[in-house]
Amino acid sequence: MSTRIPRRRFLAGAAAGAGALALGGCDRLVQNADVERILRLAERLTMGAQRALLSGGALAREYSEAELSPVFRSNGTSRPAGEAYAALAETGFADWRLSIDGLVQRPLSLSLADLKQLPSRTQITRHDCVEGWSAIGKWTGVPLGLLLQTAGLAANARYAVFHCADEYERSADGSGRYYESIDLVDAFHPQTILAYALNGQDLPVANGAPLRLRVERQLGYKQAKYLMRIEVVESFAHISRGRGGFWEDRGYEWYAGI
Ligand SMILES: Nc1nc2c(c(=O)[nH]1)N[C@H]1C(S)=C(S)[C@@H](COP(=O)(O)O)O[C@H]1N2
Ligand SMILES: [Mo]
Repeated sequence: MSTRIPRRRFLAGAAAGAGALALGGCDRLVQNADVERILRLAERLTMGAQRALLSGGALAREYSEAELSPVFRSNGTSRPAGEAYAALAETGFADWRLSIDGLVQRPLSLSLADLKQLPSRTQITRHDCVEGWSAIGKWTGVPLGLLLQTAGLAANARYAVFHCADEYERSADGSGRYYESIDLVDAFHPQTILAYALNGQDLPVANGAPLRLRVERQLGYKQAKYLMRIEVVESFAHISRGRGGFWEDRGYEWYAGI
């Protein structure tokens, strides 16, 4: 069964905030019950975003279209190896799903089409890699806070862990897989989005298709590409080598503030 979502309600919600969220495809039929629940909560996110600002959540600088880098280079993995990812890419990620689970009241499973129907945010920001290069890109995606709010956090939830499709180093125990984590302050920050577009186009494979994290107050290695699963946890000590990310496990700082 599908339900039509009244357009009026979302326009009211979006108009209420500065930095209002854009509304993607509101007049399309909503087929996933998760999408419907998220849309209902969209208004509250605007409130949440304003609260984050008032509580000291400074925004990363945003740039103009004129400042966009001509090419947004790729770094790290530029195409995950293996048949599973190849099969997903072949059909334009039609069979890919993002799952949001762990310490949530109700896990979510969302297709790319589902995500594109949700309120989106577009931001032009500068990406700084520890290897000494920067690029300015325009990202469009769904605010992570909206999804977490819909899933409903358990009382002991503290971090969001991003599990990626790429295995950076071959390893028997899975510790070669790329992953990242952020705390809930960053997760609910208004510029923290799950991006499916770069510079107005579908996210290229080289930059993390179909979906990558943008957490704009931190360095490049936190911007997890090839997202498959977001796990809400109380502690990341039990995940991989326990430092909260692939590069953190190899000596980088967990909080990579710019
Ligand atoms: N899954 C995954 N995410 C990743 C990486 C990676 O190798 N795999 N590299 C990180 C690093 S070090 C940087 S600088 C950026 C590069 O993003 P880009 O390829 O869009 O330039 O992605 C980050 N996220
Ligand atoms: Mo990087």
